[in-house]
Amino acid sequence: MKERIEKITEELKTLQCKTEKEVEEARVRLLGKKGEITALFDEFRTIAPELKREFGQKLNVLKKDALAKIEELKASASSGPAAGGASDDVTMPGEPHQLGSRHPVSIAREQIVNIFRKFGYDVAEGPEIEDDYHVFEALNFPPNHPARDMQDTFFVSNGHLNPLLLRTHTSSVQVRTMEKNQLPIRVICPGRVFRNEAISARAHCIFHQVEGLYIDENVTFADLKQAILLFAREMFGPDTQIRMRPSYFPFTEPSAEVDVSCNICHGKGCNICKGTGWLEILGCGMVDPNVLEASGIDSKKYNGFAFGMGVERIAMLKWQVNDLRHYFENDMRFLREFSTCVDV
Ligand code: 2NM
Repeated sequence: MKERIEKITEELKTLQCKTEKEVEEARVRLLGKKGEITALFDEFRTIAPELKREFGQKLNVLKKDALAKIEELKASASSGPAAGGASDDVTMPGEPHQLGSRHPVSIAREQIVNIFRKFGYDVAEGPEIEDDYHVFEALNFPPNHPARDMQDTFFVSNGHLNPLLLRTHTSSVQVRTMEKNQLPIRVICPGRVFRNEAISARAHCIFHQVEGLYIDENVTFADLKQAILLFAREMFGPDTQIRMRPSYFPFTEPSAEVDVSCNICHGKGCNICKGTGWLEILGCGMVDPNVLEASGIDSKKYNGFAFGMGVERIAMLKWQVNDLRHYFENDMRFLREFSTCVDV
């Protein structure tokens, strides 16, 4: 009897079950009506009285251990992580955390800013709540310009002379840079801007801009063209072509809108470029002398160029995002598409 008790005790130590069915089979084999431990209890009745004390104790311990073991196996077979293995294996690797990835608008903004940093531009930021002076007045907007209307701009206070408002472009940061009067200026201004617009696939009331400003002596339109061409090739690939169309902005004269050759069809015409072979990426021009003078820069000695682009738009063109609203929905299937984008 002693050997059989020891044998079952040993067996209990290493007993493993993969399924609840196996646990039940083990229970029946050991503790069922015809089980091995039950049989030992039957035999116990027939042994010599002087041995009863010793074996009684041993048998009770054995039965208690067997019941505990069966309970433990039951728990790990039904709910254990490895459904059928050891449940408390502290050497198992942990559950990995799902790492997030950068938002495409952040990636695009960083790429744009880094390209101009490579060209020697400084980065400047400024307040999102601005005054009329820095957003419109100093930038040569006439008093009756539509952008100054309630329809287009979010006003914070309607102070009569110089109301506070949410900036509609980051040019206000460049005005603040020019006011400091440390020339020459090479600065890039990324930031959030606000326009009172109906939300659609192509427009949102909050979006991101990067604007650039270069002021020195003898800056020409050719310098502007070259800066934009180099930027476009860094951003969209070395084969990219640009073209400029005349345009109008209050703060630049002359002004232009810039297109890049379509990076999908390479000029052949597709539905991304609407058959034209070209995609509009930014606006630019030579800074109007009125703008320089308003910030105390001598427009006879200095001149310069400026440009501005929408980050959401650049990211849409670079990665074929067909609806602006994808940027705000936080659908993981969309966001994960950018998890392998690397910075330039
Ligand atoms: C654009 C287009 C053309 C611009 C002008 C200035 C400043 F402050 F120097 F006058 N900053 N940015 C500018 C010029 C912005 O965005 C489409």
